[in-house]
Amino acid sequence: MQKQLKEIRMLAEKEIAGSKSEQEIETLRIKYLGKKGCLTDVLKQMAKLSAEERPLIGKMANQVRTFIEEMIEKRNRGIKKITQEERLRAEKIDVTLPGKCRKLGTKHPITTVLEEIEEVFIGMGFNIVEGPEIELDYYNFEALNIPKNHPARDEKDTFYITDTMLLRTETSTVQVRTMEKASPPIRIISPGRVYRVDEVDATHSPIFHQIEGLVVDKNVTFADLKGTLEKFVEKFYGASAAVRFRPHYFPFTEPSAEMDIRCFHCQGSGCKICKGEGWIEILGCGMVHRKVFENCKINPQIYSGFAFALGLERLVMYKYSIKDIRFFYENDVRFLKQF
Ligand code: 2NL
Repeated sequence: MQKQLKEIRMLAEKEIAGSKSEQEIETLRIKYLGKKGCLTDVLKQMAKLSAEERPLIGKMANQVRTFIEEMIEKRNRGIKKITQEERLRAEKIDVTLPGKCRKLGTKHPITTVLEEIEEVFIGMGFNIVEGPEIELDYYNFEALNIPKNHPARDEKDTFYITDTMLLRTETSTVQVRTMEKASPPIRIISPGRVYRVDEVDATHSPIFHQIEGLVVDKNVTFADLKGTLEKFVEKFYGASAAVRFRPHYFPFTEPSAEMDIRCFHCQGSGCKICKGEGWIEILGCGMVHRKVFENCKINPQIYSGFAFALGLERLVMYKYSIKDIRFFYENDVRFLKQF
């Protein structure tokens, strides 16, 4: 039996030293020290031994067990160290390599100008409010005093989804929703996408952007409207800009007007850009119609207000001399990176 133990010790030493992974070692541990392992086999035969031999062999068997256990532990540590070194070598980073340069995009010119305009109105105490693009026909037309037979409601001009749902044609919808919920004073602008059935050409797109503004309070007059919009133009176009108001008609305002700015290209003498007019129309405005207030449960005996609407694309096209509205939506980087 002594010979057997010596053999086990020798074999185990050789096999463990030659093992290459923690898994392999575990298999060897089971082979030598496990319940059905070689060493257990030997110990099972101890009963056959004499009383003098038994403690000697027992001691020797224990020594072999300890020896194998230590071997296993040592080998395990060795393998761990090797795998770690291999990993470190594989994951080595060369911090001196040049970095990968990610090209940053730029803001879309529509966004840039929208933010500029928002800043001007925020400076005058306005809040920015947004709302849904899919709307009820009530908010888009009915509440705004646009009667059922009005040409603006024509199916040829509006994207209807159902009889009562549509894609909003203006962001007045947001103003109506705000008036329904909040009580005056109200000072808001509502920017956003609007939709109209239109043949695409250099100046028309079925999707475009609008900014509408609304002020409701006691004693708001047309003078406030003029003062606010003149100040806006001065901040946006500079001190040399001039404006004029022309009477107009809208169902939701009374009185109504369109506002022009003096042509920035010819300073009013007439050119191709202003089509010889000397002036360029930039927005529609007016005093909020009594009926619109009533629809929103605001008492027109107590409150008055003004509203205005401007198309963003046109303003941006003037600002950057962009000749075709389609450039805005094509997302061609050669166009976008110019701004
Ligand atoms: C245009 C000009 C305009 C408004 C929109 C408005 C909104 C409310 C009440 C009254 Cl909630 N008015 N918005 C005012 C004047 C003109 O649009 O050229 N539209 C096609």
